[in-house]
Amino acid sequence: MRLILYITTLLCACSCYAQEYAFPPNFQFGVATAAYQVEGGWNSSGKGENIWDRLTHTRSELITDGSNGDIACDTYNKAIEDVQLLKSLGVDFYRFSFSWSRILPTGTANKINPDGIRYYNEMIDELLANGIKPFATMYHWDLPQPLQELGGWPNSVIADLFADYANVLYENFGDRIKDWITFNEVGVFCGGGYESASMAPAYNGAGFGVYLCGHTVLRAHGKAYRLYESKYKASQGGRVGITIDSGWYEPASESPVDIEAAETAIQMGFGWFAHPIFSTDGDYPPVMKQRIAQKSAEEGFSRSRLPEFTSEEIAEIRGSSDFFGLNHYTTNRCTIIPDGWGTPPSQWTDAGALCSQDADWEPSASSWLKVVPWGFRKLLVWIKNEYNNPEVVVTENGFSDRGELRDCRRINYYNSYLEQLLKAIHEDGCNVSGYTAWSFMDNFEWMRGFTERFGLYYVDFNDPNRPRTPKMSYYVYKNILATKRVDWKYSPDSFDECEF
Ligand code: GBH
Repeated sequence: MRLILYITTLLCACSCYAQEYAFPPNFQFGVATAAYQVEGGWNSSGKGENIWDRLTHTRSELITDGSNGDIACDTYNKAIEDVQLLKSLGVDFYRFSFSWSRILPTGTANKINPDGIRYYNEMIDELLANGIKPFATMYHWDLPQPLQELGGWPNSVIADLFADYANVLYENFGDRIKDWITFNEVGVFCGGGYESASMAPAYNGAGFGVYLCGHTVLRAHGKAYRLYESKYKASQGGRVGITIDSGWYEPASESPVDIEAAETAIQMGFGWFAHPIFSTDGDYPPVMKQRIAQKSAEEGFSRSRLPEFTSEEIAEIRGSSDFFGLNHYTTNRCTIIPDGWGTPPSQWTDAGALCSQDADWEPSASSWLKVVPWGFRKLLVWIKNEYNNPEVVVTENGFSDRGELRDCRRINYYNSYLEQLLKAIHEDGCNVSGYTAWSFMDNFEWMRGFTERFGLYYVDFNDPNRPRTPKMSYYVYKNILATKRVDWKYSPDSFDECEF
């Protein structure tokens, strides 16, 4: 009896204590958006066409509600007033992306659009005047259409053109921007664009184009990083990183086969980009090279569908990130694929893993996004162990619904995921220095149009003024930023309390 009492007290003390963890004093908080998802102004003042303009205008049947980003949140006209919304939220930084076609209408650096430079200058100056650091992504999926006409990312020439674009950005904005992300989620835009046709430019080059795309992007990233290092770092003093997306891959069972399937899946989905940059050896993960080479041979290809880096490229890419940008949303369970499953060649038959989500995990408005907070902590620990505890900045994390203002399920998501993040920092020793909520406001959710909402602000897309209204989660996030703690009992006055 006494023992039971003792254990109960101990358990309670532990869990109560766990909730009391605070974010370290220097921990940085922000919110994120991406150019195509919020800006609008798709053909304003000299902006060129990009692959999302082209896809939404010519193949609107692929977008759930047939919509596009022509106007989106109209941030092109509202960037200055939005800074006040960011200020009242209390963020340390704002993560936004540059529209390549707004800066370089044809994609190449021989012709710079002055209005593009003006637009971002004004926004950056306004952010800094209000004490908010600009955290800039160079590429969040909107390749200039003329470069797509050349084949897009599978064409290795694009790596140099990207470095030219990065040079224009450093030169024009690097005096004020000190935190750069070259690419957002390479695996997602290469997979969606060139494997599964679920993102622009919506090609289906299964098992082939996707690796060519990833290869060019890794080379482009390495070039952009080394350019900054040699030409700008001394005078501008900033840092350059990359954002990689990963779910957590949990084995479907404790059988060694499933454990291996989950490990192969994370190596080939996440290690694909993390290993060349963050491991001590560099290059693609050994298991990835080996599996794709073997599958390719079995399928009658005369060489591996995975391209090879030269030793110079391996060296250029290895170590080319000053921090580890991580986007994380959800978890999958993986098992080995049954014989005869799928149509090779494909990324998933290459990996040999079949991943899915439990039926009893809490859903969101997005079919792929289930609420699995413990997966976040496991992923952070995996990164710590695999890549020698790099400095991680969580550059996206968030939850979708249909746009309700009293968004209790989003609050539950943020509280639960941030609690796991605190445990990863305090109990596991993970080196996480920042966190970014996706998203600042509801926006154009790619193929799902405006049907899935991730914002802390609600945006009325039927109103030409695109008014922004703070949701309940906005106040909760603001309280977390102010107190540096997760407080399940906090409830803003203007809403009825949530039940958790
Ligand atoms: C992020 O990607 C993006 O960076 C951001 O732009 C986006 O708005 C946010 O997520 C919310 O989606 O529909 O079954 O084909 C997160 C990773 C990868 C999740 C692609 C959705 C499509 C699954 N995303 N995935 S499906």
